[in-house]
This record gives sequence, C-alpha cells and structure tokens, in this order.
Amino acid sequence: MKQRSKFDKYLEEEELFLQDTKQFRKQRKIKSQKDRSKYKKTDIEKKKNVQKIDKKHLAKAIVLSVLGQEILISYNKKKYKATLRGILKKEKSKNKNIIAVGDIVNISFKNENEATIESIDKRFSILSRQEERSKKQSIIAVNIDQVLITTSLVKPYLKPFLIDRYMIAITKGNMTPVIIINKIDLLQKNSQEEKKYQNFLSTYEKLGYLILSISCKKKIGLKALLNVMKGKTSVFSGQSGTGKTSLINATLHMKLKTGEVVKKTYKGAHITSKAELIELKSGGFCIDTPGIKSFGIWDLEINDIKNHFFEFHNFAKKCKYKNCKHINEPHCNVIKAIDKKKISKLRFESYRMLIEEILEKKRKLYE
Ligand SMILES: Nc1nc2c(ncn2[C@@H]2O[C@H](COP(=O)(O)OP(=O)(O)O)[C@@H](O)[C@H]2O)c(=O)[nH]1
Ligand SMILES: [Mg+2]
Ligand SMILES: [Zn+2]
Repeated sequence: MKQRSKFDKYLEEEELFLQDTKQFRKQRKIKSQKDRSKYKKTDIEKKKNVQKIDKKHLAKAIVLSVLGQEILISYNKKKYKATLRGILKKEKSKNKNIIAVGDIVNISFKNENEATIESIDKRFSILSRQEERSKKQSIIAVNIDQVLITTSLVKPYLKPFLIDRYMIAITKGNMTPVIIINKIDLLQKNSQEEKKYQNFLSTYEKLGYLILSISCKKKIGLKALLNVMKGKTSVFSGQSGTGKTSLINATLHMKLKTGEVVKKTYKGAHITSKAELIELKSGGFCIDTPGIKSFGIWDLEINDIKNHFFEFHNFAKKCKYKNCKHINEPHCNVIKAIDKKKISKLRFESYRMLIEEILEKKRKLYE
C-alpha cells in the first residue's frame, strides 16, 4: 500500500477543516432563521467589533495550544481557532517551533470563531525540555512569568537540592521561581519531617524566596496561591505525585485527572500530553507539565551554582584560592562561615550536592 505523504495528510486536514467551516455556516443559517431578531443584533455588534479592530490595528491574542495544524488562541477571554498567515506557514516548515504555547500573536478575524495569525511577538522566556533520545531541545511553552516549583513533605519527601536546581534553571530562563510546599496535612507533629520543614522555611524565607504552604486536601493556602497566579502566566513544575494537577483542580475548579503514574511503554516515552494554557477567571494563565522532568537549561555549570548561592559570595572573597569550590580546599572561608553558623548548613548541603553532581559528570566524560 502506498504510504500517505505529509502533504496528503495536510490536504486531508485542510479539507476536514473546510468541511467544518461549511457545516458551521449551514448551522448558523438555520439558527438565524430560527431566531432572526436576536441573531441579527449580535451579528451586527460583532461585525462592528471586527471592523474596528481590523482598521486600527491588529488585536493581540495568546496561543493556548498547538496540536498539529490546529492552533487555539484566546482573545478577550474567548477562544478562537487560528491559522498562520501564508508567509508564516513557510517559516513553519523550516522551523518546527515557529509557534508555541504562550506566544503573543497579532491577529485579524475571519469570523466570530476563527482568526488569522499575522505575526508573532518576540518571546521573553522559553521553557524547553531536552528530548531524551536526540538530546534536542523542544519548546514546552514561552512567555512564562513564573514557575511554581511544586514539592511535598512526605509523599514524596522534601528535597532542597532539587528545589535549588529548579531555581537555577528557572532564573537562567528569565522566569521567577515560587516554592510550593503541598500536602502539609500529612505532617506529623514533632516528626523528623516537621523539623526539616521548619528548617527549610526559616532558611529559604530569610533568603527572600516566596514559599507557599498548602494542603489541597484540607483546602489550606489555596487563596494565597490563586493570588500569586493572578494576572501572570505560571507553570506548575516538580516531581510527579507532588500534587500539581490537584492544585490546578482545587484553585480553578477543574477536573483534570490526578494521581496518574505516567506509563512508560518504552524508554523516553513519558510525555503523554502536550502543554496547554488554562485561563484564569481572575486573569492570567497556568500550565500543568505532566512528565516533564527537565528544563532545557538543566545542564548546569559550576558558575551557575555559585551565582545562585548568593549568600556565600561575601565569604568566598576571602577564600585562599580564587577558584575555590568550597568543597575540600584548604583555607576555605565559606566552610569557616558554615562552622560559625553564618551560612545555613542546609543550603550548603544543597550546594555540595549540585557541585558534586557536576564533578561526577565531568569525571565520567574523561573516563
Ligand atoms: N494528603 C494529600 N494528598 C494530596 C494533596 N494534594 C494532592 N494529593 C494526592 O497526591 C496524589 C498525586 O496528585 P497529582 O495532583 O496527580 O500530582 P502530580 O503528579 O504532581 O500532578 C493524588 O493521589 C492526590 O490526591 C494534599 O494536599 N494532601
Ligand atoms: Mg499531574
Ligand atoms: Zn572556599
């Protein structure tokens, strides 16, 4: 059997789309005959609106999802199907990522449900992941304001070094990190976990990081979370099972599937669904990131880590060696500061784990 070419497939899709449009027009006609007066009025209003936008300037919309040829955008809290203007389509065949979730686009309207994307605004941040097989970067979403690093205390345990790792990648990607500690209902009084939690809070709050303690189950801290999300584009990111999907459901009254263990049918196939922007009633957007373990900027350099641990800087100036890594060098002033409790041991532990991870990688390269 002859295999269908990409072009055939595209034609088929285009045809389906046209059929859809025809069907839509037919339905509209029937509807208008049924309810003439009401329809006419809204139609005129809409037309006026369209013309006004068309003449003066293009309208700015945001891309909610990109699935093959189908692009969904939001303008004035209403969803439109969108297609790329011909010239952009050509670009698309050259560059797979010409349009991404979160792109701000300039549109003209075709009708009350469809729009044409005339141009795409410059992106201020890019969230990408590395394909496990090809090691290529693929874009998850763009123009993200903040990443909500979702963690839990018991199931799974809190891992400060993982939080620092996320924070480094997020800051490098021009986004702001917010730390969410979910499932605080599971915390038992006077337990090891509680001590760890208190220590984490006092250390990281002192450094100026925003931390939200939440329980989805007991509905604690949800309003604060909603406030932080208001008017911004946020991505929920973090280990699987920490409650990202539950948090979206609880704050936005949605019913996305939770508790799913991502099935691995073969290695590297852990992405089961594509990123999609969810619009908040109070303004802003958020994204769940199922199965996304890594950011594109996941590969850290020693200097990225050093920069992130900014409270070490003043002490590091007095280390004997200029390139001191503050691990086991003699006359290290950072280690002295830890002994004198001027630097938190918890942060230093996190620092050491990240540095050792890099050193380990480098060692393997030379083996
Ligand atoms: N005890 C408790 N369980 C929670 C809480 N939030 C979520 N869970 C549970 O944790 C599991 C994983 O949640 P899910 O939202 O799917 O996590 P995700 O993998 O990060 O999206 C589910 O069984 C949830 O019911 C919470 O605040 N407290
Ligand atoms: Mg989930
Ligand atoms: Zn040092």
